Amino acid sequence: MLYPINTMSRTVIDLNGVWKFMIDPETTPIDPGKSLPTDDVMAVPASFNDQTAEAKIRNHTGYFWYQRQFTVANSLRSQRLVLRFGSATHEAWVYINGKEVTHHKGGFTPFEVEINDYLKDENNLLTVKLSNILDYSTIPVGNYSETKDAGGHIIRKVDENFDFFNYAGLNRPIKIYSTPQAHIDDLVVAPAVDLANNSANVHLTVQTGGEQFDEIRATVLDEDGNQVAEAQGLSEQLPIKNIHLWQPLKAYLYTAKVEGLINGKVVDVYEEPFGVRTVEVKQGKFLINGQPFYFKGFGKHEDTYVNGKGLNEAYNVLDLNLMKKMGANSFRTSHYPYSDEMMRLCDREGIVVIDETPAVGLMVSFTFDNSEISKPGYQDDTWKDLKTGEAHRQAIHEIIDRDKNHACVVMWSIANEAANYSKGAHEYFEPLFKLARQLDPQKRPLTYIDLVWSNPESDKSSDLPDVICLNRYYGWYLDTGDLAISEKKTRDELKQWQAKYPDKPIMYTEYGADTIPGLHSAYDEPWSEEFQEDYYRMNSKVFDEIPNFVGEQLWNFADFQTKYGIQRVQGNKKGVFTRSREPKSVVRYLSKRWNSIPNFGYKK
Ligand code: BDP
Repeated sequence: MLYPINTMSRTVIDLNGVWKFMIDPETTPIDPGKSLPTDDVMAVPASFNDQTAEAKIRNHTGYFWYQRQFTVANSLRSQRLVLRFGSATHEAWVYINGKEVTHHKGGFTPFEVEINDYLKDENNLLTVKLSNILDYSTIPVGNYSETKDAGGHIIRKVDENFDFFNYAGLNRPIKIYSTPQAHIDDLVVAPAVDLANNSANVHLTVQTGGEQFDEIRATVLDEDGNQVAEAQGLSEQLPIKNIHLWQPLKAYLYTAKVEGLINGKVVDVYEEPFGVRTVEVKQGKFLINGQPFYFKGFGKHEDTYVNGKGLNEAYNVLDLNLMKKMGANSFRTSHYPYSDEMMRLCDREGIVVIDETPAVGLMVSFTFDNSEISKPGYQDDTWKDLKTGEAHRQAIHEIIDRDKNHACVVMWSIANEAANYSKGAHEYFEPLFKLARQLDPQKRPLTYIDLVWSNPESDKSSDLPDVICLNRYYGWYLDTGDLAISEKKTRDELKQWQAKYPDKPIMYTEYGADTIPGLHSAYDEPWSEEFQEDYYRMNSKVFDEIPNFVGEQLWNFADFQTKYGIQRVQGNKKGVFTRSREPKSVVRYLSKRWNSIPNFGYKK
C-alpha cells in the first residue's frame, strides 16, 4: 500500500485535529448520520485514553465513537478520492453521511476506501465507530469477558495477554488523498544487488487501477535528483551502476519515480524512496551488504505521555537521536507494526529495523517459572484454545504489503513470545512462515521471538526461524538478583542453542531489569541503578563469548505504560530512559560499549 504524498497529480488533505468523541453507553443506538450526542472532544492522531480527566473514559472497554466534518474543494471532486486511516485501534466501522463505507479489524496497519460516491458538496459527516475489544481470535490476544450490572447492562472487560497498556483510538493520521481516475495503485521495489560489480538491477512492478495507461515510465533518481536509470512497462528492470549502498547509519535513498501516461501525457505520478542493500543469513552470521552485522539496540514501544500510542513525531526523532548517540544501530517494532512515518524516518536515518506483527500473547497459561516445562507430561492448550490463525494471516499480509519496500526492514518477526513449546506450535507456525516467505518480494530473513520457556529442547518449531531470537530475564524474573547463577544459565543456554543450530545466528531481543531512576544501593539490589548496570555488564560478558551471537536488543528503550499489576508501578520500568527520555545511569555504560562495537565484523 502506498503512503499518501503530494505529487504533480496528487493532493493530500489532512483530517487530523480535534474530533468529537464519545464512549458508546450501549443504551440507545447511535445514528452515524447525525451529530454525535456529546460535547466531548479528542485530538487525532492520539490514543483517547490519556486525554481525559475521567477514569471511566480512560479505562473504557467496548465501543466508542469519533466524528468530524470535512469538505473537499470543487477542483478535486472529479479526481478519485481515497480516505486513508494510518490505523484505527483495534476495529473500526467508517461512515460517511450515515452510510458505512468500510470496516477494518487490526489496530496497527492502514486501510483505505474510495469515497467519491458518498460525498456531498460540503460539510460531509465522517463518523467512526471503534472497538478496543481483544479476545482469543484477535492479535494481540486478550482474555475477554462480559458480565451484567444490576440493570442488565453489559460490562465488558479485556485482561490483556501482554504487557503494555491497551491504548486505543485514532492513533495515526487520517487523510484523504486524490489521484486521477487512471492511477498507480502500488509499487514493488526489489533491487538485485551485485556487490562485486558495485551495480544493481532494480526490479520494479507497478500495479495500476482505473482506466488503463498507454504507457508506464519509470526513472530512478539519485539523492541529487539525477536520473540514473529508466525503463518502461508494468514490470521493469532498472540497472544502476556505481551504486550507493543503503548502509546502517549511512542511509542512501534512491527514488523510483513512476509516471502513467495516456495519449503521450503524464496523468499520474508517484515517487517511492528506496534503498539498495542486501540481507542474508549465512553460516551463523547476519549479513547486510555481504558483511556480518551486529545488532545494537532496543525493543521499543510506541508510548509517550498524553499521546499514548498516538503518532508522536518529535519523540520519534528524539528517540532515534538518543539511539545514535549511544552507538545503537537498530530496534524491533515490539509488539506491532509502527507508524508509516517512523518507518520512513528509519529508512532515512539508516536505522535497522526488525518489523514485528501484532502477534503477542499467543499463550494461554503463563508464569515466569519455566521449570514447569521440564515436568513430565506438561501440557498446554494454547493451540487448541486460540483462534488467531485468520487474524495472524491477515496481519502478515498487511505488514508486508505496507513495509515491503522499506530498506530499514531487514527481518520480519512473525510473533513475540508465543507458546512455541506447546504441542501444535509447528503446525500453527509453519504455514505462517511459508506465507511470509512467499509474500516478501525482497525475501528477507524471518524470525519469531522466544520466551524463556522455549529452550533448545522444548521449542517445537525452532527449525522455522532463520535467526534464533531470545527474550531472557535470568537475574530478574528468574534467580532475581543472583547474577552469578544467571551468568551460568545465560552461557549454558546460548551454548546449547549454538550447538543445536551451528548455522543460525542467535541474538537477544529482550533482556532487562526494572529500575527506579534515582534509587541507589550499596548492595546493588534489584530495582537500583547499580543493579541495572551490573545486569547489563554480566550479559555483555557472555554475549562476547558466543561466536554466533549477532546482536543485543535490550528491553526496553524507555519506561512505558502497562495495565495495572503488582509488578508494575505506573508501568514497566525496564527502560534505560525514563518515559520522558531522561537517561538512567546505565546509559553511560551502554554508550561506551556500543560506541566501541563496530556495526560490521564484531564477531569474526
Ligand atoms: C516479555 C515481553 C514484554 C514485557 C517483558 C517484561 O515480551 O512485552 O514487557 O517481558 O516483563 O515477556 O518486562
